[in-house]
Amino acid sequence: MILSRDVDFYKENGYLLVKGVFNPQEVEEMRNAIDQILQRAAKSKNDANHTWQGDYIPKAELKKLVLKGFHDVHYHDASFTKAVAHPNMTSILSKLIGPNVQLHHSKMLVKPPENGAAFPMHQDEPYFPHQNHTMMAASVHLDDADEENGCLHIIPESHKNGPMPHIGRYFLNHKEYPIESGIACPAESGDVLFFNYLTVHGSKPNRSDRTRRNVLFQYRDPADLPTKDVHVNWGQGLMVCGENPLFREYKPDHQLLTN
Ligand SMILES: O=C(O)CCC(=O)C(=O)O
Repeated sequence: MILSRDVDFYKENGYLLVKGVFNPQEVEEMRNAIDQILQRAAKSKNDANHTWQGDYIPKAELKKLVLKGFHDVHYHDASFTKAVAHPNMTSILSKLIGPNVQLHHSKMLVKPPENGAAFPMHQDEPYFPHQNHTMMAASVHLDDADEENGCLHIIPESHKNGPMPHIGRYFLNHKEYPIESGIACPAESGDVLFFNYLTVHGSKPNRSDRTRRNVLFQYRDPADLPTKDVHVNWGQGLMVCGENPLFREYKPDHQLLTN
């Protein structure tokens, strides 16, 4: 699905948008799965707002923002298991990461219309640091995303900075790195935005009358080991390309996350 010039672009810029990775039927299956997850959550005690807290947006505005997010979506619905290891995905991942690729975790991010949450600019590295920085996100778009409904913003080449100081581990100083400091990455449903976990990214609130639904899969080379015992969960470790040479040597200490 991608050419060597795309791989060069990813290495140089720290991100790559690939068009049409999922077809409309696959997208529809995942949208339906998200609806089901949200309906089940609404009937349970797990229906929380996961908007990131902080001073990156005025307090009164932050209060109104809503993010529906759940981890381990491939444990909720098989459509995500198929997506995680979809032949188009594995074809791209094996070129960007290498012959061996392992899922680290999955999650969904639903920004409802009008008040869908923002994400201050950050690297993902502080959340789950690894030795060799092979970790990358694949943000699967289930709706067309643009600046109005809160598409992702990326700072090209920022992965070359290495790990950067974050406020309390979570995000960069928003005065130095406002969301506008990144280029907007509009995308259509079915497109996937790949970005390294060192690439600075974020997104604005959804101010449109349209929902913005994404699922995000994080992948790594299985030989790239974590440097801290953090973000370990039961949805982790599925091999999607090649083999795991460290299967016997390294086993995470699984703990259940509540969301
Ligand atoms: O999907 C988005 O708008 C941003 C998500 C994000 O930055 C993250 O989950 O780390």
